[in-house]
Parts: sequence; structure tokens; C-alpha cells
Amino acid sequence: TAAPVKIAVTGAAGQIGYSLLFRIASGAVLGDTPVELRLLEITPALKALEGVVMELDDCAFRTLAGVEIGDDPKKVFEGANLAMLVGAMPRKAGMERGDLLSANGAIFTQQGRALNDVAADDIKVLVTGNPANTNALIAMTNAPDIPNERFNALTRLDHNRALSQLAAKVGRPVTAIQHMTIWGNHSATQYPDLFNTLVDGQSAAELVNDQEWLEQTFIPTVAKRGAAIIEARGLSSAASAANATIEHMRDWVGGTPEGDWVSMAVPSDGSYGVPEGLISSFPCTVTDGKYEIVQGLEINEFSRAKIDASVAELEDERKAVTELGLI
Ligand code: NAX
Repeated sequence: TAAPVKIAVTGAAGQIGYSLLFRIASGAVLGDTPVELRLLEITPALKALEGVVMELDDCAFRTLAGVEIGDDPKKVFEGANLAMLVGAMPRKAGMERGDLLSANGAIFTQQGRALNDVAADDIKVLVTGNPANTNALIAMTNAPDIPNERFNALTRLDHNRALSQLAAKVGRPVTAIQHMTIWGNHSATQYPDLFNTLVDGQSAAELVNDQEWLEQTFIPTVAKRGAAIIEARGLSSAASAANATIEHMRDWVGGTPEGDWVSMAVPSDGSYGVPEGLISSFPCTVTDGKYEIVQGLEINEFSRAKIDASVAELEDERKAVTELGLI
């Protein structure tokens, strides 16, 4: 049997963690390959995390080779092959954006350095904790020995939301849809692009043929879905965020389906005019564990303005964390 793959998860006692760990342990990321979970929490949450570990034990998963927990990233990340950085500082009432960025800066500088020092050579890091793109930028910049392309941020949840909204609109299953793309930041400025999307091989934008729906309904519904879920459930999305985190990592390791692509926030190489180094969402394919940004897509004037607005927000965030000395 193969040696277990070490998967680190931060914020493991949180709500996303509770939906994420059991699926990782049962093979949703790596199939039959055994996994060892390395779970990081802050000290006051370790007791709750012990309870989660008891439940993991009680599942007797055949693919779960072991679980380590702790509050020291230098120990927990030791030898990690995959890292899912979910834990972050939520925005509290009265908190300014600068406070949020600096609170998260403290977390992601420390975790970036720890990954740099103790993770396995093949480490892949996916940031889910918000502000995800900029947290990933901070971790990447603080891990100079890890290649930049091993740092991604999550926009797969936005991608999946866009798939399901479009499927409902056109009355077709999600399996009929290909080439969905989320561009930019995982925030209200993100741009879900239907001009390059196909439904049964036909342009989604042409099939829908309703610019008002696209602008007034589709884009805001996808971008504000997180707020709608908080409003309905009283808690932020957790199971769907865990699912997206799993799908992103599964595809990054195992590859994307032939003929299709997924949305991944990756360090820009300058493609589509996105300034180099910003962690921005692009259409990506993955082969042999390496992603590539899909090239040559047509960007119309409407899309250009939307992408530029979201990228401008990422540039502002980069400027803010640079001024805070975090990168
Ligand atoms: P919870 O507050 O339930 O859990 C977060 C956990 O992280 C807590 O248990 C906390 O103790 C832990 N934590 C805090 N600082 C830590 C540190 N330095 N090291 C390790 N653990 C630490 O939040 P949850 O609902 O699980 O959401 C987690 C993050 O995902 C939030 O930042 C949230 O904004 C973000 N989301 C991102 C999404 C995306 O699509 N990228 C969507 C869902 C979600 O909103």
C-alpha cells in the first residue's frame, strides 16, 4: 500500500472543517490513497477539535491512516503534502478593512513561513479563509522557497454557484454546461463569465439572450450568494464551501476533465492583462498535478470592464497589505 498523503487543514474545529474532514477522510480528494490529517486550531478550540477527532475515529474510515492535532503550525504542517487553509479571522461588527487585513496578515504570514520551513517538497496550498485571494498572496510571499504556483485561493464555490444558477435558467442539468469561468477576486466584484460558457456546446450568453438577466440577476445572485445563505440559515455557507475546497484540491491533484476547465484563483503570469503576481481567478486546466491558465479566450468589452474592476480591487488589497508590511 502507498504511504499516506499528509493533508493539513486549518480552522479544523470550525463549521467548514466539520463538513470537510469527514469527506477528506473517506476518500473524496484522493480516492483509495490513505490520508493522514494534520489539523491546526487556535489553543481555545483544541478541546472542540478533540471531539471532532473522536467522531473521525468513530467512522473507522479505511482510508484514514492517522490524525495529528495542534496549535503550532511548525509541528502540524511537518511533512504536509497538501494544505487547506480554512481558518481565518472573520470580520466583526465595527471592524475596518485594514483591521481585517492585519488580523489575517498575522495568521497567514506565520502559516506561510511554517509551510516554507516544514512542509513536503511537493506541497500544494489552497486558501479558503477570507479574504482568500489576499491571504494566499500573504502566505505565498512569506514562503520564498515554495514555488509561487503552489499557492491557490478558492473560487470554486463561486464557479459551482454560477453553474447551478445557469442550469436553472436554461432548464438543463449542470452536466450540460462546460467552460464556466469566474474571473478576479472571491468577493462581490467577482465576474462569472457566460460569454465563454457553453450549454450543450452552444454559447450560454446567446442561448440566454438576455443581457438584463445577466447583469441584474445572474451576476449579483452568484456574487451575493454568501450573504443570501447567511440571511436564510443564520450561518455562513459551510457544506458547499467544504465541497468546493475538496473539488478544487481533487482536481488540482487528479486533473480536470477532458474538454472542460474549472475556475481557480492562481498567481497571475500576466494573462488577460491581470498584473503579474496577483492571485486572481482564471479558467484553468490541470494535467499531472500542474494547472495551466486557459489561453486565447475572447474577452468582450463588457467582460473586460468587469474583470478590470475586480482586478483593481485585488490591486488595492495588495497595496494595503504591502503598506502593512505583510508582504
Ligand atoms: P468558523 O468561524 O466556523 O471556523 C473558523 C475556525 O478557524 C475556527 O474554529 C477558529 O478557531 C479557527 N482559526 C482562527 N484562527 C486560526 C489560526 N490562526 N489557525 C488555525 N485556526 C484558526 O468559520 P467557517 O465558517 O468555517 O469559515 C472559515 C473561513 O472560510 C472564513 O474566513 C470564511 O470567511 C471563509 N469562507 C470562504 C469561502 C470561499 O468561497 N472562499 C466561502 C465560505 C466561507 O465564508
